[in-house]
Amino acid sequence: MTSHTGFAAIAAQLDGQAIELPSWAFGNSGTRFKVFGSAGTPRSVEEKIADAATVHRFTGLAPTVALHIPWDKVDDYAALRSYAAEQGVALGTINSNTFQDDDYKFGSLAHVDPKVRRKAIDHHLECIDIMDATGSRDLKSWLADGSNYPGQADLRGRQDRLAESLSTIYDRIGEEQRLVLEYKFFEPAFYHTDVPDWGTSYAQVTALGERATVCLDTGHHAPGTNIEFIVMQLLRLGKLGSFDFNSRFYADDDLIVGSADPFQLFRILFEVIRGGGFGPDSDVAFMLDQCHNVENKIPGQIRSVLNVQEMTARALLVDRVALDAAQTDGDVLGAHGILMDAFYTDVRGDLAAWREERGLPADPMRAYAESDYQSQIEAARVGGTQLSWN
Ligand code: AOS
Ligand code: ZN
Ligand code: ZN
Repeated sequence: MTSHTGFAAIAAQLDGQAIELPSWAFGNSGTRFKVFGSAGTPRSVEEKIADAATVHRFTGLAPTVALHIPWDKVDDYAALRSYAAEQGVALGTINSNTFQDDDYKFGSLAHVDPKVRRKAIDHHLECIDIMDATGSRDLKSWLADGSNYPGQADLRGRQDRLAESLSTIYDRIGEEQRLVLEYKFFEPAFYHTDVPDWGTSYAQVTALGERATVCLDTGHHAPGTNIEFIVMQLLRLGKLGSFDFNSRFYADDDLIVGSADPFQLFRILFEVIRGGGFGPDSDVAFMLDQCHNVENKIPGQIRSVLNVQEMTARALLVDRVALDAAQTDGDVLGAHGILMDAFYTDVRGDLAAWREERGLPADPMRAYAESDYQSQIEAARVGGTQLSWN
């Protein structure tokens, strides 16, 4: 594989790649055993946005930041939007939260009690009002709804109520906005989950209409699931709205994307590219959904977006003409070899040069480590309350 000429041919396609950062990645996070605080952790939504903007300054890859309501609730969203613009980023997806209130013990949009459903619907409508002020396109909903014991809930009744609630929310989604429904196979419910898989999300959003799509969180599948097949299918059906990128070893681990299995990330991005989900004509949103429990958060996010860029470059390098010919010829190992050649191509040197040509640091991890941003925030952000991810 001639990585140099190969890279020159795909370099321009990397321009404009955008990966949205989650505001919650900058707060302290942990497990049910312990949340470790760290020096310099933001105490306000503005400080989270400033950190996200720093990731963008060092990488050129992260022009937007996703907010989570109510974690990022403020009085004046227009002012927050201006603040973000001053920092060099825009506000992105608004994430709803129907999992941290006592009323939601037995669910939210699928709850058996109409009062609880109404409360959850109203929360989503409030999120849409916020999107109007922030200029956000996407409302992303992940539901904790489900049950723990066989017989506890009427599975069909819950699915019907979910459809009705989603339709009420969808009625308020603006012409330029989208409702994105995220699925997850288990947790916090362990017996059944109301939106457990892509098929259920697809069925629900298809019933709503064109501006409702599916969010694929890479950590939300059973071990061994062929995620790139799901990517292919959702793109084929025109319903892949967004990604929540992260890595998993065991469950919904929310580790740095590309760290557990870079090859899986490569395979996913190859199907994204092949399916038309990458580039200026695509409206697939690429987001991170991660927590940094033991590592510094800003370099954790820098590493993440670089991993996505690196695997995107390798996936773009696949010789699709040769691959197509090998597939048509039934050349099993030839076809496999063509894919692996691209995967094994080291693009790090080329990407460093690509960055320098664009006025970015060749090595954003090192540039951040050598900058004084971390020491500045550690000195400045004393007093006040550090934010945790929730
Ligand atoms: C939960 O497991 C999901 O991944 C959601 O995307 C969730 O909203 C996000 O992790 C922030 O809580
Ligand atoms: Zn997610
Ligand atoms: Zn998750």
